Order: sequence, then structure tokens, then C-alpha cells
Amino acid sequence: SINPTVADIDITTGASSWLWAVFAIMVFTMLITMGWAFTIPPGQRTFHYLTIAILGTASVAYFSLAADLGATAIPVEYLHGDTNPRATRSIWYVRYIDWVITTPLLLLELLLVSGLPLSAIFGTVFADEVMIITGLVGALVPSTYKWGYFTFGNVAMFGVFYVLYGPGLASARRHGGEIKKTYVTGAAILSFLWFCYPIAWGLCDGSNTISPAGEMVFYGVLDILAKPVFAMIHLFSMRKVDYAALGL
Ligand code: RET
Repeated sequence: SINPTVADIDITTGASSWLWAVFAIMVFTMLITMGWAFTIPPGQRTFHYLTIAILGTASVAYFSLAADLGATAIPVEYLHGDTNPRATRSIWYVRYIDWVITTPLLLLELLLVSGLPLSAIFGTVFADEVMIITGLVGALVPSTYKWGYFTFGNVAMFGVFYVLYGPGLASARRHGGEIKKTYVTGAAILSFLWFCYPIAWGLCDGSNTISPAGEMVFYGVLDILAKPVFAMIHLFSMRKVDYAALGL
């Protein structure tokens, strides 16, 4: 542990260095997006502003993780090679504060290109918030009831995927052309990456199978792909999309 006040099972200094590197990536890509936004007419910066907000939030979250802050000690039931029945593991609730802000914004980046009505978009954002908050509560619950919250979260995530591949895809197909291409690529990347988060949760926050250092690598790689990489691919793809056709 590099922070003796947190928990028995905590990050290592090696994990902290990796987290500072992820922090630097988030800050750097945010600054690049800010510069890029200046080169674009103000009426067409919607997706740049969303990206700046996402990467700014992630920067603060990774600053917290790297400093080993934003965690609380939770008794763990399933101890990996540990026989101390009172052992606690650090649960970084700061992750969920990041996600409750950034996952709705990531969904907006995608769904604003689908041409779906706002009613459908708001419904999807609500399911997304249920997914993150149940994940947070489940992570903080010390008993096996945590898996109940985990189940609710997965149901909510499949609700989000239903909109992406049902009405969202149908609407993007009706628009066709660059709108359809941008949407289909974004939906494929987003759904593949998001599907990996509950797996990480199950192995880390949930069952304490992977060490906190491994947790930081697992979520860290996912966060780099789901935030800066996803956003850059999306912003490049959006250069060819006609804003007026989407009513933006
Ligand atoms: C939890 C646990 C409860 C069940 C499910 C989850 C899904 C989380 C997801 C998070 C996505 C985060 C992103 C962050 C950006 O960098 C909360 C882990 C389904 C999909 C994209």
C-alpha cells in the first residue's frame, strides 16, 4: 500500500506510476481537442465540447486514482490467497463519480448522430445512470447482496444496448450515408468496450480476484479506449457529417 490509511489491499507504487501516465494521456488529449475546437465554426463544436468535458472529468478522476485518493476500505468476502477474515480492499468510488458524468456524455456523442428523438435519448441516459449507480452501491456493499446490484446494473446496460441496436440503428439507417457510417462504427466500438466493464467489476470490486494493481491496468486500458480513442475516432468521422440533417 502507498497509502496506509486506505485498506489492507491497496495499489502499489508501480500502479500509481501507470495511473499518472493515464492522467497525462487524458490531459493531453483534452488540450488537443480544445485547440482543434478553435479551428471549427462555433455552431459545429458540439462533439468537441462533449469530448473536452469527458476528458476533463477523466483527468481529475485519474489524478485522484494516481494519488490513491477517492477510495474507501470495504471488507472483502472472497480473499484471493489471503486468510485474514477481516481484510479490507480499497474501493475507488471516485471511478463511479467520473462515470456518472462521462458515460451519459459518451452516449450523447453517439446518440446525437442517430437522429433519434430526445425522448429516446433521455430514456437511454436514465438507464445508463441506473447502471453506474447500482454498480457503485454494489461495490460499497460488503455482503453478497452486492451481486443483486450488479444484476440490476447489467439489466440497465442491456437496456442501453437495446436502444443502440434497435431504434438507434434503424434511425441511423434511415438517414444513411455518413450518418449511418459514423453511428454504426461508434455503436460497435462503444458496445464492445462497455461490455468489458462489468467483467472488470466482477473480478475486482465484486470478487476481489484481481489485485488493485491489476484492476488499475484493466480499467485503465478500457478507459483510454472508451474515452480518448473512441472520441478521436468519432470526431474524425463527424467531419463529413451534415449537422443540418441531424437538426444540430
Ligand atoms: C458496472 C457494474 C454494474 C454492472 C455494469 C457496469 C458497467 C459499467 C460501464 C462503465 C463504462 C465506463 C466508461 C468509462 C469511460 O471511460 C457499473 C461496472 C453493467 C459500462 C465507458
